[in-house]
Amino acid sequence: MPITPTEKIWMNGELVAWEDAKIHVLTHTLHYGTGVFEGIRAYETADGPAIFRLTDHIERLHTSARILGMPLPYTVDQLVEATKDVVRASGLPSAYIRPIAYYGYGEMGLNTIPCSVDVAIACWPWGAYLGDDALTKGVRLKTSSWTRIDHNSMPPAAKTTGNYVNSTLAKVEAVNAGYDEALLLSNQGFVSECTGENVFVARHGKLLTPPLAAGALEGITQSSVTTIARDLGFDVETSNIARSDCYIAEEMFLCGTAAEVSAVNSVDDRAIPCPGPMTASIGETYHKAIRGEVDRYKDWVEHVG
Ligand code: PPE
Repeated sequence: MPITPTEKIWMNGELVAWEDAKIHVLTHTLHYGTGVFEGIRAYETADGPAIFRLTDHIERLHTSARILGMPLPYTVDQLVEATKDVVRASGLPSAYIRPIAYYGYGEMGLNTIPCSVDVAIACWPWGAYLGDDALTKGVRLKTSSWTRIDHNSMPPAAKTTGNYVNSTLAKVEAVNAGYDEALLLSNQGFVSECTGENVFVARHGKLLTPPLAAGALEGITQSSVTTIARDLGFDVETSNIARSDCYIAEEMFLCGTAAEVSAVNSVDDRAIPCPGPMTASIGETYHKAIRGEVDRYKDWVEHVG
């Protein structure tokens, strides 16, 4: 999906012009996949742009860095303020925001201990990740021939740049085969997640979502959707899910910051009712919540000011 430039990018404490936000080709992370990053959205609200669960995303950036062993030179509060500065400087009513921390220029080789850590935050306007009608018409999934990365090789709980080799292999394979998105299974053969979204599957009237042990990222949208679903009176359980559970699902959806709530209309060409009633009402509530229109979820919305 193409990027539309905005005014400024935050780099190591300063707002620099978009076209000046450059790095050297020998930047360490470009070679070894050792960055940590986030994907966050700001939405237009009655009180100006507001960033959805900003603090939770920045806390997860810190968690990812801790797993990698990367010392982040900025606190959560500093990065929260920096993110607001970037959105404010863009003048955009809504935006996709990409903070990234990476080992910088000056060292080569796999020992990151002597490396400097740089941090940048950019934002730009970004539309629906899986298409404008993903909530109503749904997306076609194909089970990937690639296995989801495992805890003792590439910890999936850390949102590291290198982990996305696995997602990219799966995504391109699925798109080349004519599908919208890939469904990744864990080493044990359980459903893990998609290339950039967590998964929910309805069986026997209950919504099931895979545990982190199955190799999924601890999704912030997954957590919002779980709260919304329970508040709407639906049962939600964290549970191992077999591939065949998807084939006979009563409904199924994906969720993530970029993809929001996207219904699934088939997995490996087995049709799934779409959008299911739980998916439709959760998606509708989520869309109001992100814009600060639901009182009980007002704390999730952090105004740029
Ligand atoms: N799993 C993966 C692998 C993942 O990348 C994401 C976010 C999620 C689950 C959902 O997490 P959350 O956003 O906290 O609900 N994927 C980002 C898109 C990746 C991309 O750059 O493309 C996103 O949604 O921002």
